[in-house]
Amino acid sequence: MLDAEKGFREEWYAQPLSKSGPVISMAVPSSYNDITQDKDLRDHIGWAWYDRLFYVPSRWQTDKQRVVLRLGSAHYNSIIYLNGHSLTSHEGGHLPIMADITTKLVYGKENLVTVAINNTLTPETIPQGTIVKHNDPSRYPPGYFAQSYNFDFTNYAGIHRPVYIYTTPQTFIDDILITTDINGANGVITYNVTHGNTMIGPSRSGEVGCSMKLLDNEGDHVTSAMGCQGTIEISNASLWWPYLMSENPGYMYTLLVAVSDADGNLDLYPQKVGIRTLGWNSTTLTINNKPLYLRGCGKHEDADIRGKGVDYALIVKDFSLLKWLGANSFRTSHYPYAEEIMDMADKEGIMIIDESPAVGLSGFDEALMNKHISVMQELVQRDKNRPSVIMWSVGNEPKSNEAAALNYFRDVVAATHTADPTRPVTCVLNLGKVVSATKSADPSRPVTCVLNKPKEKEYAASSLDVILVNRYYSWYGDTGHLEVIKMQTVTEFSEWHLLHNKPVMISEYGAGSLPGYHMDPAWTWSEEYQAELMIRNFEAFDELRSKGYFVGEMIWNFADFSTPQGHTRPGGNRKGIFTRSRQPKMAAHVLRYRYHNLANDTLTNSQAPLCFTSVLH
Ligand code: BDP
Repeated sequence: MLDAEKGFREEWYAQPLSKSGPVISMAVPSSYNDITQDKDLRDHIGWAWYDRLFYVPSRWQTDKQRVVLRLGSAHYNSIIYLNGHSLTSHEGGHLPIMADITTKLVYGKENLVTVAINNTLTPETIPQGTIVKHNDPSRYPPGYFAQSYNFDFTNYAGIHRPVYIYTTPQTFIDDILITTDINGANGVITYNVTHGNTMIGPSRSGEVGCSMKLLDNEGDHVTSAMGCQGTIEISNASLWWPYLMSENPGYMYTLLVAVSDADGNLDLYPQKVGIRTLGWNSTTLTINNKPLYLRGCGKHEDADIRGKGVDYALIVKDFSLLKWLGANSFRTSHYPYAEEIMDMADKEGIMIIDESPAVGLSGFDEALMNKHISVMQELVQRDKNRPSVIMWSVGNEPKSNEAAALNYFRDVVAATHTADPTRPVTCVLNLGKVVSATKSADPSRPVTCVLNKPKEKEYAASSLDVILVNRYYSWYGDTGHLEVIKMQTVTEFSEWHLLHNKPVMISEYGAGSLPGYHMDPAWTWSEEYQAELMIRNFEAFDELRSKGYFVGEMIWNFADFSTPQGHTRPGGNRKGIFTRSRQPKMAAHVLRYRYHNLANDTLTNSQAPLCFTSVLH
């Protein structure tokens, strides 16, 4: 039986891992699962260990620099050691882990960072899973267990995003909160800069001052301001618009934030700012006071070999495909995506429904809710300044037919929304506990949760600002009967709106197809079936749009993706309109035609200019 605790008992972190036993080379960032030929590593459940020796110059100490270690994400539970000592730990993948390591480093020498990562999912984790133990000795070897979970994508594990060590002065910019508004032709930027101070050597606290310089997207000076909080008004501002809603989508200013103290410390941070407003009522979503219709897709961070590891070429390719499609949005189903992806969305004018990792939740108790609220706060904290983020999604397909979902979602949504983002506030929860809903909560964006339960017995929808529903007519039900799609979709979505008087949209629909498999008349798994299923859905969407409360459509899925082995998933989930290697199926062409038409855009195969800008780090 696997000795899960061995590494901790034997203190593997006290020295390079190679001294405790054999090690293999591993790529970072990447999932470890698909890198080698080893089936046990692919299917591993439990702890995995990483380490790395790195050199730190003594100049950093002489210059009294503050040093920070930052992992973009590691899945799922991580414990981090530095030079043999415990540094920090973090539960949950998909969100950053940071630690101040200034006083723990050995300057002018090599340092050792060790990360232990456990991918086990339980009813207490987000997302949840179950370890199934098989105790029948006639059928399973002793100690045999398997991991199951309530979602279909592979639970890839490892250090998925880049790991950085960076320095700041002792007095440093800790956080920046930006909100924007529009006043006639003017743009309004409200900022709030918080700063910190760490002491290396003697503590010298002087006065800390902030100054701002606003640059336009060409780097030219627009205006300046003093003070750590304030409002800047820009006449004739260029607004942040989504792709195909303006000639110049994704316009961003740079707010050059400077924080300095009497000791001569100066910290600078170039904060991107997209000026835009969002609005929503019972029928409509607006951006800059214009109604929005979301044309998009659900996605995954997923590719062969690297699994969920950040891959710059893939990011640029995916945005190129989104624009080729005429899409203006996607949902980060079913977890927060890499910051490099979010940066691209801001820059390209692609709107994001930013989703938490709470996929398929059930058993809505107090402990789970507190964890869920913390995850939402971490997510809002990370993405709050992004113009591309137009909605928070607290989860996907919870078992919201359980009665406890009513108060649970009311409180998770309220905590995500909590008023005044500049001050800490508290939010009294139904289960008798006061949870601090921090300054990171966000009242400026609508909050949703993606539903799939029948509306008659569903307890989350009443708390949401916009109702997102996943429906697979003629795939999981009435399979083969494409003719019922229009009727069933129109009936159902009209009823959701009638019941809750809120805008509604379809967040998933689609069919699996095997590229190159053709059948006419259409037959399940053929490219024709997938394409025709979409066309029948479009007829329903158009009718729903004409009623005035249907605010968007998102195909499931952008690309084929990896799933655990199973008899309903031939080589993974094949509902992609692109293959896993990002080649179009017939469905992609069909969707491209529709999306460009919806955007009133002329479809051309325009020749891109041969000038490149490096968009990622
Ligand atoms: C939906 C889930 C999504 C699945 C999809 C499917 O939200 O994660 O991949 O079904 O079955 O219910 O393809």
